[in-house]
Amino acid sequence: MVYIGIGSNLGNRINNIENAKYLLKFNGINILKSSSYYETPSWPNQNYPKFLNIVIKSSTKIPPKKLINIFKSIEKQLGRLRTFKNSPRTCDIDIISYGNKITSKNLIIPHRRMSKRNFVLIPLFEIEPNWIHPKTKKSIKRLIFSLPIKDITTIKYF
Ligand code: PH2
Ligand code: MG
Ligand code: MG
Repeated sequence: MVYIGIGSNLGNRINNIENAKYLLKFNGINILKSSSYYETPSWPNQNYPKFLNIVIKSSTKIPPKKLINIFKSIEKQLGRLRTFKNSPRTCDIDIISYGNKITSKNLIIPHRRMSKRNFVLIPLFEIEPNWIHPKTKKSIKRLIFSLPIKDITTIKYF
């Protein structure tokens, strides 16, 4: 299974995420499950607009590098401009994990910062409560309990 994170903090965030899902399907990436929407402050600069994030589950067999290229083209179609690191964006699509695959070179799988991010862990828990980190073997529950309490109590979902 492949878990994919989608985030938006610019423009009509729900439309952006729904359009991203549509374009993923259009590109042959099936969606088996989709989490609720979660709203969190922009990390690390809380002065930027708040993000909406979701996590989806797919059984696509498209290899990671090719998936990333599809994600980039969708981000571009949705008007994403690459200006500076962590700048606000209409749409960001990331591979969270890809089966039990572990890579560490150009493309790091599982996603490098996922274990510390409430906006990845909590939606992932919603759709896959038994998920286990392929590298550290920590359960999703344990990862969530390791977050600062504030990250768990302030996340909004709808
Ligand atoms: N993505 C980032 C940087 N900061 N903050 C939130 N809340 N949600 C994100 O998806 C996010 C972020 C880099 O991709
Ligand atoms: Mg990202
Ligand atoms: Mg990205």
